Amino acid sequence: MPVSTNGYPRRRGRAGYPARYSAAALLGRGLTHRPWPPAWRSHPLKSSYDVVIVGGGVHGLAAAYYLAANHGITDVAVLDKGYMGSGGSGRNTAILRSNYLTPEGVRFYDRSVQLYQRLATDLDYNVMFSQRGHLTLAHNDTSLRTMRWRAEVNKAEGVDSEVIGTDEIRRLAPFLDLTQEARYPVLGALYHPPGGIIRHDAVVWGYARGASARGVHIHQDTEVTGIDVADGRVRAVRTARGDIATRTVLNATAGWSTLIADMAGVRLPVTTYPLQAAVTEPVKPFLSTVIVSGTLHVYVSQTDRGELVFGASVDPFTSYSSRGSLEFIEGLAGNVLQLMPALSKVRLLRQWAGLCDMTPDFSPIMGMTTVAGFLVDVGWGTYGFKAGPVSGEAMAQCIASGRPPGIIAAFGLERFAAGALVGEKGAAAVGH
Ligand code: PYC
Repeated sequence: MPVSTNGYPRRRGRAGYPARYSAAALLGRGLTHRPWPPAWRSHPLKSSYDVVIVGGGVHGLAAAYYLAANHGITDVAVLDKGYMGSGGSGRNTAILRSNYLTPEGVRFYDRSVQLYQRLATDLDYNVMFSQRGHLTLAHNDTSLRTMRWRAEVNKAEGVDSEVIGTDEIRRLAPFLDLTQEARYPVLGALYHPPGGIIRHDAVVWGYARGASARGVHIHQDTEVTGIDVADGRVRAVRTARGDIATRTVLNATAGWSTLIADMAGVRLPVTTYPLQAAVTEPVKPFLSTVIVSGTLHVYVSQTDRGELVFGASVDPFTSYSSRGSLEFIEGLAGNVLQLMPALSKVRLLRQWAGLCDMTPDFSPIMGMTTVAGFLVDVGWGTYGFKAGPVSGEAMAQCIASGRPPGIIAAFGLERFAAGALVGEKGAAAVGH
C-alpha cells in the first residue's frame, strides 16, 4: 500500500483505519455523520513479543513508536495497568523547555523540543504545541546567579535563553506584581523563548495511534505482576491477563518504577513524591508566557481555552497518593496572589496530583541494567513529560542497537556507583 510522508497508508482499509485527520476528513465526516474509527486497535494479548514496554505514558508509547518507525521493530507490546496516559503523562502541567543547567541536560531536552516541534506533522495529530516563551523569575541574587549560569550553558549549546530585567518582564507579562512593595520583589528573569505548552493528552494519543498503525499492540488494564529472570537475562513478563515470553523489557513507568525494577531484581536510587497541580475556570486570554517563580514555589500558564494551570513543588513527604490536599491549594492560592493580585476573584475548578520519581541528582536513569534485556527509562522527577520524544527515540535506539546512544550516555544507572552525577537540581522549575 502506498505510504505518505508521515508513514500512514495513503489509502485506508475498509474499516478506515487509521483515519486521516485533515480538514477534508473533518468536513466529510461532519456531513455524512460517519463515526471516526478508534485511534488505535485492540488485540488479544499474545504469549510472546520481541519487546515488552511497561508503562503506557508518553515515554513508553514514544519508545514503541520510534522502535517501529525508525528501526522496523514492530513485534512490541505496550502494557499499562490503567489507560494510556493515566499516569504522569496526563497529570503534568504540559510545560516544555530546554533551559537546563548541565550541557548533557540542555542537549537532551533541546532534542526533545526539536522533536516536539515536528510532532504534529510526524504523527498526523494536532498536539497544539505553543512556543510562547518561558520566564523563570529571580527574587534574590542567588537565583539570578544560577540563571546567568544557565543562560551561558544554554547559549553555548545553541539554546535561546537570556537573563532579562524588570522592564522586559513587564512587557512580556504585564499582570505580574513587579513593584518593590511585593513580599519577594522580582529582580530579573531567565527568558527562554522556545519554551511553551502543549496538549499532553494529544501527545499520548498521537504516539499511541502512530505506534498502533505500525503494528505495535497496546494493552490497557494489563497490570504487570512479575518479571522472570534466569541466568542473568529476562525471559518473561507476568501480567494479570497472562504471561508473555520476551527477551527485552523496557521499564518506562513513573511512580512505580522501583516496584517494576524490583521484579527484575534491579535496585534504583529513586524516591517517589506526589506533585500537585490545579486549574481555574477559563478567563479571557491575558497571559502569553509560562511564568515560574522558584521562591514562591509556583508556575502558571494559560491554556488556549483560557484556564490557568498551576503547579508547585513536590509534596514534602513520600507517598503514592494522587489526590489533592487542602493545605496545597491554600498555599498555592496565597503564592499565586503574591505574583498576580488581580486573580483574587478567579475560581479554582480542579486539583490533582501525579507521582514524581526523584533521583539523587535530578537527572533520569536510562539505558541497560545488570540484568540482560531489562532496560530502564525512569527517575524523571518533575521533568518527565518534556523528555518524552527524545527518551522514546533514544530508548528505541538503545534496544535496536544494544548500546545507549551518546545523548543518554551520561544518564546510566552505573553513574551512582561511579560518582559521576549529572546535577540538574538547579534547573528545577521550583525548589524541592
Ligand atoms: O520543570 O518546568 C518544569 C516543570 C513544570 C512542572 C513540573 N516541572
